Amino acid sequence: MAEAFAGIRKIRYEGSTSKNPLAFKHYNPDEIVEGKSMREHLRFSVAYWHAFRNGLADQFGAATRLMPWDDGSDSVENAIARVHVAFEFFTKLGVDFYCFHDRDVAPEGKTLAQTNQNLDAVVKALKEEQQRTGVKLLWGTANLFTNPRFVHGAGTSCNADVFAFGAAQVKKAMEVTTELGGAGYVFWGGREGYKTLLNTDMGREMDHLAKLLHMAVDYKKKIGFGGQFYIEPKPKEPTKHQYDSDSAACYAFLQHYALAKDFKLNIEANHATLAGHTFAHELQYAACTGLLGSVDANRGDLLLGWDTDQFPTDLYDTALAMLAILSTGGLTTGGLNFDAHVARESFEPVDLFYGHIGGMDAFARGLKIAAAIRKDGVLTKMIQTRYASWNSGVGADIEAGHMDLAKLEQYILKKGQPQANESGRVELIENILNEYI
Ligand code: XUL
Ligand code: CO
Repeated sequence: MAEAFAGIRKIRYEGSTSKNPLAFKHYNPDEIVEGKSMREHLRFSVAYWHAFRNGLADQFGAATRLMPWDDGSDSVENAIARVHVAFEFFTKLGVDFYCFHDRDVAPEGKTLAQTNQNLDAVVKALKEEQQRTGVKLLWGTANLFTNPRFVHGAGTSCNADVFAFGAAQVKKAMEVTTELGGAGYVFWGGREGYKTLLNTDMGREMDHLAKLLHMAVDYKKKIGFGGQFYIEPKPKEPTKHQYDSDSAACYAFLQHYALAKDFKLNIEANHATLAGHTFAHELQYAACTGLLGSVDANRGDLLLGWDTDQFPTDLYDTALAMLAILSTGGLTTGGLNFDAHVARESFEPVDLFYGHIGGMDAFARGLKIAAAIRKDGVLTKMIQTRYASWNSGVGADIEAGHMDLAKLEQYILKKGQPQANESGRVELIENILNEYI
């Protein structure tokens, strides 16, 4: 089979002095950081939908992307040909994982039965390519948002038949994820939200979404799928309000519907900023609640209010993200999935390499920066000192549950005024961070 990226060889690590744009300057897969190789820490993954299905059309203009390997048809043959291109890309780039939605890899047929047959044919090719190359599936998912049937949502649709169709699609997507040995399965609430409350029964919609997730948990046990389930928070787009709006909303939803033990979160950088949070905030919140599972690594544009899905290049973002990730002991089932596309202006095949190489190098640097900060312990020491009043005396008694309001009143009546506060040293800490970056 002719190569799709014929002029491009396997991307290698050449070190920070290299001027070769098709080489890693920082991502050195086998280099050990905090006792693990960079490859094991970062678990990079390519998103099939952006890398191989996104032609870069926008609301004002047609697709610009040159994909000479793609005949533009919706045939199964074209879908299988694309699988080979994808695995050529994964292996040349040197990532260990990829992710897909059912509809990214195989075309929809006239009936669900035909659609599932199409998917089976492509999954066979995916499995062969996984075995040939060793590239693995980080997670699978079902696209419950593109087809017009999902105009009112899937799990939250007002139309029970559409809920049933979505459920059937989830069932099949879970089966193929299992068949391909996927390490996880993602639920991003594509259109699980509303346009206007005036026509929406919010409580009923959320109950239905929870029902769908409970059915998936049951089916997971039934088929013996050993991967991790994730919910991916996003506050808006395509609907005005999405129910899984941020980590905290997801946590509340999972708790309320007794699903918290079965799910973790897949945190996406651009979704965090759309929710009015930083990427690190969302990661840290998930870490604190034991829900940090996987990451969709990208970047938004703070001047724009939509999901621009750019490749991550900001070292502050990647360093703070890696600090949060390392604080929980690192990624286990999850990975760093580049849910990112090249700019509409970057339409040549080689641009796909530049985007991913830049993202991988940015996270490799983020990892090294975070590890250096942790090794010196400077932030840890400052935080420990800041909370020292909780280590003994009244603080320790409160933490141990030995106090109540009356006892605390007695304590302060006796003491008079609290111990004086100390400076938070905000500027000093920001200066220290800059020294590492
Ligand atoms: C949409 C998004 C999705 C999910 C998977 O914003 O991030 O691609 O990652 O459905
Ligand atoms: Co995503």
